[in-house]
Amino acid sequence: ELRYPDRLNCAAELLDHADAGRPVFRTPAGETWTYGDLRARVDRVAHVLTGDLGVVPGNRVLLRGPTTPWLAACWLAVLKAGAVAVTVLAQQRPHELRTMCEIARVRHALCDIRSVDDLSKAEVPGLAVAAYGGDSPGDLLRRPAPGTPYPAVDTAADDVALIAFTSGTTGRPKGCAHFHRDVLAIADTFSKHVLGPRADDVFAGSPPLGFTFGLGGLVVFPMRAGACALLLEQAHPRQLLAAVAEHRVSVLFTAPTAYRAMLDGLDGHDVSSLRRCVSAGENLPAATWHAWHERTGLRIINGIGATELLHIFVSAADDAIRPGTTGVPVPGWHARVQDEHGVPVPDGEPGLLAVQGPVGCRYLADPRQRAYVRDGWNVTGDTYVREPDGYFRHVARADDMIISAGYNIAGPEVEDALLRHPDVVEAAVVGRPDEARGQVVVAYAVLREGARRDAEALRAYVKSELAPYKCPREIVFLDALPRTATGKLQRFRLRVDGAP
Ligand code: 3SK
Repeated sequence: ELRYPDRLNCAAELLDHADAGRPVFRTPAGETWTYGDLRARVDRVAHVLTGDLGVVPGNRVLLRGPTTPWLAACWLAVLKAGAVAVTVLAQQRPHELRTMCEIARVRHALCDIRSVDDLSKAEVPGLAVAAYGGDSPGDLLRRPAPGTPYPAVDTAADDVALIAFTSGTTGRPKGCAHFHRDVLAIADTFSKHVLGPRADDVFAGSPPLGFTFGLGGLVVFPMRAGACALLLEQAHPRQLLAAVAEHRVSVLFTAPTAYRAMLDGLDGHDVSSLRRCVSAGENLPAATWHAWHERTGLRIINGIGATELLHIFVSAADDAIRPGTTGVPVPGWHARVQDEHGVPVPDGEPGLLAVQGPVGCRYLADPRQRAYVRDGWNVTGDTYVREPDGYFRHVARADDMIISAGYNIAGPEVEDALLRHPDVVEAAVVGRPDEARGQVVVAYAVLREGARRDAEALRAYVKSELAPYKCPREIVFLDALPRTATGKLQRFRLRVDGAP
């Protein structure tokens, strides 16, 4: 069992772990930050937060920007100052940002100078925004630093450190609150016991820091090990391959789609520095595992994680890997497969994956909490089989989520965006199986009479409302959507044959 002191500031723990001269972050442009540089910059941001912006412990601070050392420094500074980091994705649009700020009661934001416009468009009432990362006079973090160290606020281990958002199936995002001890717990379970990082490792990967998969893999895990991370603003498969070769990356975090895409571009790239490859975000097909192993000699560490539980809770490494399965409960975690009444089902039979461990789901004031946490078990919404040898095999998502290239997309959220267009009277959004991305988003729309069936214009509209990865690949126009006699939408009929 993990034990942490009652008073714990996880940012101070992560920052004070390694010698000042050791590298902590690198960028593709050749910039290197040492642990000493990071400490000084975190203290500077913390002074700006509490001095200029008037942030006090417990305030929620929105963080928005591409994956850069400054974004990581801002995240650490918010936590060191006892405030709560509200992490969002750089792609999220004004409408989404406004909803998240409302749910998390955000009044302050630290935003990359390049993303400030979108945040202004969100028109969040009373939001004070400080920009970082640019040369503009508005960039607060460029002001002369007080130069004095910032003492970490004496937070409790179970004070909230961060709020991470996950898309709900009903379309309204859910904010998940996590404690200071939770941040260390993900490093002291999955990272310590499955990944096994070393101080000389160089981490890199594609998930953004606004996704807890990326926050763990690119900030928390390397720092807990005194290691270094290469932070990539652009991390498409080709850029990942080039970065691995050029910066001698040894630990890679990305999604199955990217491993498949990297196989196509592998020739001519030196990936001999890699010693650990982690895959999560969607199910890793056995074929992808074998193809990667054949070409690189590396055994991908598959895993299942959730924003609700912060990081990975079922996984396996090295000789314990059984390709085609996710693995076994990570040390510190328990997992089982149960029916909808919470009764465990026999091995070999499908049911709902339920887990218990050091991190639990805490939705911010959301009635969906009761569906996720049942009798002390976190029911993740995935259908799994526990094999007789104790390995957990993924079957499907149990709900209406669409998982495309590692992104979780709630169909109803995309439907809501379509319905905001004046020509759309009805909409249904489903996932269609796709070899490269797992699933792609397909929308069915009924337009008002006389409206032009212009799919491209409608797609452009959705893109202006939602993050681009949620935009339907295809929009099919119908005269009516399939419904039950009581008027309920029958999405399954659209999934099966694409037509009512
Ligand atoms: O949502 C996920 O799939 C996930 C995977 C790994 C770590 C964290 C998360 C949220």
